[in-house]
Amino acid sequence: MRRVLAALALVVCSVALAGCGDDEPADNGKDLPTKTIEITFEGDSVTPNGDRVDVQAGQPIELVVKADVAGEIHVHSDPEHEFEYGSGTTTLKSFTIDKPGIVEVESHGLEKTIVQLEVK
Ligand SMILES: [Cu+2]
Repeated sequence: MRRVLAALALVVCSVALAGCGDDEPADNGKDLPTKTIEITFEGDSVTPNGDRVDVQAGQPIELVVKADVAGEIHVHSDPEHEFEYGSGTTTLKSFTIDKPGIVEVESHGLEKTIVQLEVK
């Protein structure tokens, strides 16, 4: 008798789960829009210059670099990201940061902080 009840409970559960599944919202974590940050290097200056930029944990971040000379950008996340860009406009490979906190994006060549990503 116990066995039959258990089997019956299992069937009821599966039906209930299937019913629920239809109404469940999609996983929003995977559908974050890409955050594009434009960076301009000109001589010894860079724009933006230390601004805070809000991003969501897991949100794709894309850097679009306009530069008069080639150089390198560091993203001080864990793990770090390093990007090389040429002169002209370069769209860097997008990346994500999974842990909340402040992540500095720097030009070591200019010794300047470009943006501080505020990851939420
Ligand atoms: Cu660095």
